[in-house]
Amino acid sequence: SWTSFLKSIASYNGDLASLTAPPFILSPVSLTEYSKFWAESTSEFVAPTLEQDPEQRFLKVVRWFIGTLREQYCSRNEKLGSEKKPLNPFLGEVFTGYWDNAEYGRTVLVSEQVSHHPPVTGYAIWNDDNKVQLQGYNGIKASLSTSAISVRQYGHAVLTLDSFGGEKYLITLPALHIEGILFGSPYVELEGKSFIQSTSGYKATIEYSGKGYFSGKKNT
Ligand code: HC3
Repeated sequence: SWTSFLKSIASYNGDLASLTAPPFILSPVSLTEYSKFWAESTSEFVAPTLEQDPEQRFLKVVRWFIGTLREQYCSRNEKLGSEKKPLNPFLGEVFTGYWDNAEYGRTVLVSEQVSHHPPVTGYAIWNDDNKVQLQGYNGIKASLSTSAISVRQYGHAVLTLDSFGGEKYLITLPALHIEGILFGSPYVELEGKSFIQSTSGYKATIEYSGKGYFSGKKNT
């Protein structure tokens, strides 16, 4: 069935959600759930709010962001053996949740599918005790090459710290490619750059590199 899946890729129309993949590569998890990866670590999510110095605060934001990458992009590969195809949520589908933390209070998540074809998810995550909130949306545009699928993410996230006059951090999302398709065990690698720009004036550029043909290591 993997071979017929590879053949069906030939008629790919640009919308990954419309590709019918064989059952063993399908995940029961809806794309709306992926928003939770932004705040799996409450302590890192609220850490910037505890810093008085703007430069240190910015570094805490960068540290939190980098800390989210593993769950966002590698966790399925590590836990399930390969990247799976998530369920394409129906329009208006909502995923909600919260994390309770003895030290940092409650962090709340609301994630909603705002477009079905192409899939676009919007989300808000906030912790009122520490006056921090994250809002964003993301969609994907994909193209096929001989052995990989290249995915560009569009959308962005904005982190707001109310304790510091509503200081904001605009976060762009990295491009990725899905490798291992020919062998039936897809995994994600990040590529290119993403940026974090703060209203405090600081800016970070994060560069992603992966395993090349001759050298390099997955997701460095
Ligand atoms: C490309 C992707 C769906 C989108 C996933 C996103 C971009 C969603 C938002 C999250 O915050 C970050 C994220 C992480 C992984 C991205 C997924 C990786 C694979 C999946 C494709 C639709 C699956 C294609 C699998 C195949 C080739 C077997 O059909």
